[in-house]
Amino acid sequence: MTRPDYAEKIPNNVGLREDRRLQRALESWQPNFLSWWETMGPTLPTQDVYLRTAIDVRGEGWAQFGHVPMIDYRWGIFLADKNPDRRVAFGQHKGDPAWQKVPGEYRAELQRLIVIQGDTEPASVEQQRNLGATAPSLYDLRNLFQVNVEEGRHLWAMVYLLHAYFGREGREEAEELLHRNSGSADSPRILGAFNEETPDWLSFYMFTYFTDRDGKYQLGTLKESAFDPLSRTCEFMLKEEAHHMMVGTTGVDRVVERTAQVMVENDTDDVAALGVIPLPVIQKYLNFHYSVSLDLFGGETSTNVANYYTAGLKGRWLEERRKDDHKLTDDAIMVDALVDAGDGQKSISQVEVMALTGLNTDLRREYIADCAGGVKRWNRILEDAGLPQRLYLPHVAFNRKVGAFAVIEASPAGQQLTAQEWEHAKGQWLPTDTDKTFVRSLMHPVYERGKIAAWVTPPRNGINGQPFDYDYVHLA
Ligand code: BYC
Repeated sequence: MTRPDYAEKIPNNVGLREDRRLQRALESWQPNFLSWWETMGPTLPTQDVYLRTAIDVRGEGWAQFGHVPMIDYRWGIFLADKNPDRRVAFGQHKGDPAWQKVPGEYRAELQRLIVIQGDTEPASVEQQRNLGATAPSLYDLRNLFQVNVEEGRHLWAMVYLLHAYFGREGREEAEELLHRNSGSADSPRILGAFNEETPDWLSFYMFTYFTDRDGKYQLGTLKESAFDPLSRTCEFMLKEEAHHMMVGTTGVDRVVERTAQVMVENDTDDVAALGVIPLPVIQKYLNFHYSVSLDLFGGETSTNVANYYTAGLKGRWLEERRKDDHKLTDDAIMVDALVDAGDGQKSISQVEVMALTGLNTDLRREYIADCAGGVKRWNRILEDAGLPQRLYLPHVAFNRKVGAFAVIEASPAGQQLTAQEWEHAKGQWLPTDTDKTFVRSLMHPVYERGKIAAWVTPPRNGINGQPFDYDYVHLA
């Protein structure tokens, strides 16, 4: 069974029709989801949007494009094909057949991982709900809504697992996923970055570049899970995730490109008055989104992650390509740490720890290397424009709230600072209220076909072979 069945109330390729109890449970969650979407989802009224819908989980032909009223989007449950011979690739159960059911001893940990993953999906929709009001073009507006409906689908993916495999507790957790809200004082979302605002489109592009990329890496590790339904769900989610990161990568490209054009045309760095975003402000947004996304990987050392790995619940990025014993019980790794500098002071350095407890660091390193690719691309745009300025990734100790560096302050260059020095200087490195107000002042909606806001260049390509001036969204 691979093709989603769209005749069903909940489109799916998991044979929901054969499991009446589960079907009824999910059908009773469905109206709650729709009511959450109506109250916490996109605020801009639209008639329909040019969206892609998954019609197959295989190969290239899985996406179908068409104008759809958003509330009629066919959110459903799609798992990648089952490999009946799949075996556990790592940890103490390495070599055993992958699990089709949840082993009792790992129930709590697996549920926790699924809940944390599930919590981020609706959170991002909530964070982005007002962006439609200031979209720089119909093309961008369509991409925003595509990202939003797919995050909604990713919530469905986790809710399916909770309902199908975790009984009453799972159903209760599924309800909670709709009750916590991003930024709420009483019941916030679980992870820090998902309680931050996404108030403007520069933030949106940075979020889809840096924070969605954490999603890519976390989903990549859950795709390795011995729990086969989780693995297959994540495999398909990763396909959708690629588009979200394209939105981020090309979004930042287009902002940098426009700023570079105006700098060259006017032979000045001081471009704020010319209606584009100055490079130092772009750098501050980058610093913020990168550092809060580094926090999403947890502590540099973690017994949670060691237990997840040993149990087979969460693997490494590209586990099967690693050339080691996939158990790691005798291995060590260097991790970033604060070490005693001898004079009662702590300094930023590295220490050797057991490889298992350092797995958050291992994953974060893969992520950082990937992030560097974006910076390289944006710097090539500056270079091609003949400009000497460059963007950079700040040091791992900069602006951290989780892990070894949460207790200190550091500059983007990695120099340790006193609290007073940090307070004094942080406005040079993180967006200030003035920066945010300035960026927001540029955010005027452009809803005319083929037109674009002045602070960003049009994309090189449209969606699904359509031109930039296509009618991607019909407003209400
Ligand atoms: N904020 O042992 P530690 C995505 C907690 S994004 C607040 O080092 P661990 C998406 C932690 O829970 C991907 N709290 O952590 C992107 C622990 O609490 P307890 C989302 C945090 O467990 C864009 C304590 O601090 N998926 O898909 O090794 C749009 C000690 O931490 C934070 C996942 O994250 C934080 N940032 O690793 C839409 C995968 N970090 O146990 C979607 C599932 C840590 O002391 N989650 N804490 O109460 C996991 O794999 C892990 O739980 C984490 C943390 C990587 C998050």
